[in-house]
Amino acid sequence: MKVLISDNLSEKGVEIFKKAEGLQVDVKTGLTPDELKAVIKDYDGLVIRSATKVTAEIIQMADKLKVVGRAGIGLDNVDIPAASQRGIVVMNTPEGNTITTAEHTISLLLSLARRIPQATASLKDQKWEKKKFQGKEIFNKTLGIIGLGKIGSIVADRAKGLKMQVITYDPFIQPEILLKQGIEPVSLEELYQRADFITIHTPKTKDTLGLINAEAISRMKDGVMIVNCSRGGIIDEKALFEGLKSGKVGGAALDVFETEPPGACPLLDLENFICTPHLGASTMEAQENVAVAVAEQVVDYLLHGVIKNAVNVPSVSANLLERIKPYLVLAERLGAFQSQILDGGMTEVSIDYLGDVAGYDTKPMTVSVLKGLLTPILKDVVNFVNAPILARDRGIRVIESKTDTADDFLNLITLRVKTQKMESSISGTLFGKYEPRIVRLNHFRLEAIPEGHMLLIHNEDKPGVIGTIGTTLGKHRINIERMQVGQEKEKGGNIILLTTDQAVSGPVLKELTSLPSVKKALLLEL
Ligand code: 9EZ
Repeated sequence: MKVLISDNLSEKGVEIFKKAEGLQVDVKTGLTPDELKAVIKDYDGLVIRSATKVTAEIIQMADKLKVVGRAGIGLDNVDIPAASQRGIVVMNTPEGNTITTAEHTISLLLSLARRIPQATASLKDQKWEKKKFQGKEIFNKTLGIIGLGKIGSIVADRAKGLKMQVITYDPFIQPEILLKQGIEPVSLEELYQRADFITIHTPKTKDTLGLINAEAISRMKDGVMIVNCSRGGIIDEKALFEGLKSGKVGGAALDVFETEPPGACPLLDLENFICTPHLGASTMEAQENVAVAVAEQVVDYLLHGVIKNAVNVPSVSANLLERIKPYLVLAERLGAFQSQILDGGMTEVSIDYLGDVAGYDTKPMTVSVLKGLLTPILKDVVNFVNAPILARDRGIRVIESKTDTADDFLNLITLRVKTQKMESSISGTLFGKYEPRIVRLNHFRLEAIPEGHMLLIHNEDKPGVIGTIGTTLGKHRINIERMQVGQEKEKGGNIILLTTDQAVSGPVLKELTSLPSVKKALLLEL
C-alpha cells in the first residue's frame, strides 16, 4: 500500500512510515491542486498538515484512498462530509501541541509585561531607553483564563508556578471540576472586572466569535493586558485597536488574526501591540509529537484496521460498524441537535435505547451522542476516541439504559440532557433501515430529517406568523426546504422547525427574532 505525505512532516514521522512493512511512502510537498489530483489515485493514505487542501474534487479522484491523517488539530482544509461519503477515515492528533501552545501564551504574557519585543527593537536601533521600558511584575497579579480545556489548564498550571492568581471562565465545565484543580471559577463579568491579564483558550464557535468586543473591553480593568493564542476573530481587532489606542488596554499580544496573514492591519502600527505569525504550535517538539502520532495512527489503520482519533468514524470493528452505522449517525445527529439548543453547561446526559437498537452493543452509540454533543462547543478537538474523556473532564455524568420495547416505534433513542439552567429531551428513530428522523423534541411530536441548515423557532400561536417568517427569509433569498409545526400547549406557543437551503446569517436571525410573534429563534447546523 502507498502513502503520500503532501505537507512538511517532521522526519520522525516519515521514518515510521519507512519502517512499516507493507507500506511505501512518498514525500511530495508543494503540489498544486491539479498535481495532487493527478497523483492521488495511486494512494491508500494521505498525510497532511494545514497546507494541502483535501477538497471534494481531490476526494473524487482518490480511488484507493482509505485514510487522511492530519498532523495537528485543525481540519478546515479537509472536506469531511465528502471523505465520509467515500468511506475515507479522517484522523487528527488533538493532543500533540497543547504544551507548546500553552508555553507560547506564557512567553507572550511575559513579553507584554516587560515589553521585550519593543525593547529589543529599540536597542537594535542603537538606543538605550531604560526609563521608557519599565515593565510590570506578574507576581500576585490576576490572570483571567477564558476556556479551561487542555491548553487553558496548562496555562493555569504554569501561571500558578509564576505565583499569579488564576481565575477562569468556562461555561462548559462544572465548577467543582475547576475547584478540584485549585482554580477559581468566576462569571465572565467578574473575570473582566478582576483580571490584570486575560488570555483566551476557546475554539472559534458562534458563541466566541467577537467575544472580546468594545463592550467587553469597556468592562475590563484599565490597563488590562490581553493575549490570544487560540483562534483569530475571537478578539474584534477594531475594538482592540481602539482599546490600545486610548490606553484602556495596556497591551495586547496576538498569535492569531482575523485573516492570516493580516496584511495592512492597523494594530501592527501600535507601540503597545506585539505579535507572532501563528507560532503557537511551532516547536520542534510539537511538530515531532504530531508527526509521530499521525504516522502511528495511519500505519495502525492501513495495516491493522485500528481506528484512532478519527473524526468521522467510531473506533469499532468494521464488522460491527457495518451493522450499527445508521444508529451511530442517528446518535451523533441527536447529540449535535440537542447541543445547539441547550443553554448552560451540561451536567448530566442520559440516553435510553429502546426496541431493536437495545439488542446491539450501544457503547459506540453513546460515544457518538457525546461526540455530537461536544463538537458544536469544542470543535476539532473532539473525536470518537476522546469524546467520553472530554465529557468526564467537564464533569458531565453519562447514564445509559436499555428497554426492549419502544411503544410506537421499532427502535428509539431518547437523549435527555440537564444543564445548570435547563433540561431538554430529544428522541430519534430510524425509518426503514437507514433514515434518521427526530420524532420528539420535549413535548413536541414531529418527523424531521436531522440534516443541513436548520432553524428552530418558538413563536406565539397566532395566525399569520408562519407567513411573516417565510417572507423574511424570502426577502433574503433563503429558501425553505422543509417545515414542521407543532404546538407547545403548556407554553401557549408554537414551535417551528425549518430546513433552509443555505445558512441563515446573524443579521437575518436578528430580524427573525425581532418579528412581533417570534419569541426565540435558534440556528442549527447538522
Ligand atoms: C467562552 C465560551 C463561550 C466558551 C466556548 C467554549 C470552552 N469554551 N468557552 C466565553 N467552547 C462564551 C463565552
